[in-house]
Amino acid sequence: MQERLKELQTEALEKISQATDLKELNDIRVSYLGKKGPITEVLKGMGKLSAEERPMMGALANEVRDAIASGIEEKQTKLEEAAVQAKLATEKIDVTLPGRPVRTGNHHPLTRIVEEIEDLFIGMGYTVAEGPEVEKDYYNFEALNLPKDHPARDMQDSFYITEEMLLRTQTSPVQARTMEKHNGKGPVKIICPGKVFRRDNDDATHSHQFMQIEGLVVDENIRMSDLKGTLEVFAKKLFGEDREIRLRPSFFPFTEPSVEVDVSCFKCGGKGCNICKKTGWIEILGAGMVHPNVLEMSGFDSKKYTGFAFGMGVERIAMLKYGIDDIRHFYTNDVRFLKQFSIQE
Ligand code: 2NM
Repeated sequence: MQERLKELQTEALEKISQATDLKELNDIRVSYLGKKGPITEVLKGMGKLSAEERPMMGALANEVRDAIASGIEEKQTKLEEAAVQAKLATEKIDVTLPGRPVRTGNHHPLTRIVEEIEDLFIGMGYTVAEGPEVEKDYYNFEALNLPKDHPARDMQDSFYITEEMLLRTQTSPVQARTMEKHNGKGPVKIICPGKVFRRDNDDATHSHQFMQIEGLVVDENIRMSDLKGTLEVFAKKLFGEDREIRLRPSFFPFTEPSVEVDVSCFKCGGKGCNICKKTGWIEILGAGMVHPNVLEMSGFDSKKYTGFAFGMGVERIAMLKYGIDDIRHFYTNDVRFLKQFSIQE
């Protein structure tokens, strides 16, 4: 029995030294040290031994088992180490090789302008509000003080889907919806960017679909001077710190009084050039004090609350800022046009 154990040890250690991978090593472990292995067999046969022989043989069997186990452990460490080295060797990369250029896209010029304007107003405490592009006649017209017989509601000018639904012609319905949600309690301080739709023949300065950004502030004691100050900050941030603005009287059904807002020409500084058509001023937006009817229809007490609102066409702003001469460039998606607005170049 002693001989058999010694033989097993020699045989096992030999196989271990020849093992070339972890699976083979595990097979050796199972075959020698497993429940059905030869060592277990030897230990089972110990019952036949005399009381003197038994402790000695038990100790020897344990020794053999420990020798095989530590042999396996040692080899396992070696094999694992070798596997790591092999992996490192095959996965070696030359970090000094020149890289392949990654072709990246860039934001659309309209997206850039919208985000720039959003950031500017978020910085002044506004939140961005959005709403549906397919809108109820009520929010698009009625709630904005354009009653049923108003000429701006002509079927010829809007894309009607049913008697009561149309593609929104401005983003103001989002503002009417937001005011309504406030349940007559101020302040409301929002800007609404989005697509709007009008039945127009497309040319260099008109598009049946374009983008608008409208702003709205409703609170107690909101005055015309708040509107003027806000728009002055806006014009300077967007067109340069040296810019000035001027307000001219105008008319919108949803504001009273209403104004048209000009910015001093950023090319000639006011002297007169081709961009400002020799006037020194460029029209950038429309604005006014929210009409009491609009406040009341959206649930605000017009004796307690006042507000200002303004609206602008994003394409027009982008065309002025970047010197683009045709609105259709924004929608034809010629990459040579779009690439010019990449910021990483
Ligand atoms: C403009 C010009 C003037 C406007 C008014 C409102 C609302 F919902 F408060 F009544 N939103 N936007 C407004 C006012 C829009 O765009 C040229």
